[in-house]
Amino acid sequence: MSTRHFPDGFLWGAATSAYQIEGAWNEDGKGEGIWDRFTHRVYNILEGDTGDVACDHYHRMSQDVALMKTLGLPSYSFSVSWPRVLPQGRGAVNEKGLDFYDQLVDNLLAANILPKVTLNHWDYPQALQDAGGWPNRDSVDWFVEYARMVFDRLADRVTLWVTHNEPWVIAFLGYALGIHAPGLCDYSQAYQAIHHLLLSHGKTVQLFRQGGYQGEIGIVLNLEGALPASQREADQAARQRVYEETASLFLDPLFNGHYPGMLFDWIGGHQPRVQAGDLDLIKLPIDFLGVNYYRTEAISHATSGSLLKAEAAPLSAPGWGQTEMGWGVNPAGLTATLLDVKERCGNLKVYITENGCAFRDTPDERGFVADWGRVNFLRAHLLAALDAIDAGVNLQGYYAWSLMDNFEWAKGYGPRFGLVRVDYDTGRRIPKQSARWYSEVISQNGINP
Ligand code: GCO
Repeated sequence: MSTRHFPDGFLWGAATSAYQIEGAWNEDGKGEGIWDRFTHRVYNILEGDTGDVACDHYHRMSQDVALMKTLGLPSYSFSVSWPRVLPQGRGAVNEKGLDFYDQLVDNLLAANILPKVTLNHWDYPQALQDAGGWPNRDSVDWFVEYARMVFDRLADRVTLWVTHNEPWVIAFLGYALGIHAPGLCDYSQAYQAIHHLLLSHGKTVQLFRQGGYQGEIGIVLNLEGALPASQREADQAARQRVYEETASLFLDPLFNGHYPGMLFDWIGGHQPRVQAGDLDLIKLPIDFLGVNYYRTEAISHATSGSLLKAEAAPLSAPGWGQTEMGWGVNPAGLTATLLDVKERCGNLKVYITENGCAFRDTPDERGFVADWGRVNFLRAHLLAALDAIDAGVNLQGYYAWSLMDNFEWAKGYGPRFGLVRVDYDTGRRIPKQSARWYSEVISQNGINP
């Protein structure tokens, strides 16, 4: 069968985030982040893993960029650690921390790799958490000040910006379910955090335009597939609540300037305080929407299902099982998600900003992993992305998660998502079969079905 090609200029890359790879948690003037505090408290993370050293990327950055170059990556998506550049979250800048990102950007550009920078991939300064964190309305201005500082330093060379990565995860796993830092269990705080995350996004977009910075700015959402577990009315309604909490809670304010009515009726007293004019800022036009897609779930009604009274089970497509995370592999769910986004966002430009999987990798004696399971996963999802493009979705790029194995949040170092294996004892990087395969996809801008 002939190769299926992506549109000319399609942007290919791989992604990481600061806390998951950098390590050097207290070096060169870095301040404490909420993930430092959270992981240092025993029993929060499986096996007591922390990001203290992680992939030691802070010290191996130039070799890592050289590796990206050998893989032929046209773009690399990373995040800035807010407490590394502003140890107290605001005020005094840590020049050494900023220098690190400066050099990373310069190294990438010298290697002909386009940097894509996320301002907030979860490692929030502990000092700001102590002052109330995202539920405090002042957090909006704290974020905008931080964004201005980073733009002033990097926007002369970085042209692709993300404000927040997965605000749903920040708010619900961090403030409502206590699974992620800061580990709180309070839905009212979670919804207030959502509103301030979105408002700070809007104000940062405004700053970006008014400041005359050149390039594109957007936000990244985790949009997973969610289908009703049955035709039962209760399951359909539960599915609708889940959809509104994960998709409409963001797409409605970002694109239509209001919060989803049905969901807000349902959550009642947990609704956030919203001030006049907030929604006008939140819906300022963005240049792209970033979609992170990993899985699809079947949603059913459950009286024990917390605030939404809903329960999710993995929903794999026929012939596909689950990943090591227990996620249902469902490539067609990606096509469906992208089509839904097209309907709701006026066919705005979309990048798939994360997609990938953890499987139990078995290295041979040289450390090489023949991860054909990951190759099959990525191939199927890229074909699903092509189906979406054929159906008119304005999809212009794809970032594999992740460049290398790293710290998988509450699950520690167990699940490995990398195209490149990291030997955590020695720090050695060894490209897996999937890295070789992905390089080839990039070089031919297409895949063989
Ligand atoms: C995410 C996270 C990543 C995870 C990945 C796999 O944005 O969800 O960005 O940090 O590691 O999703 O769970």
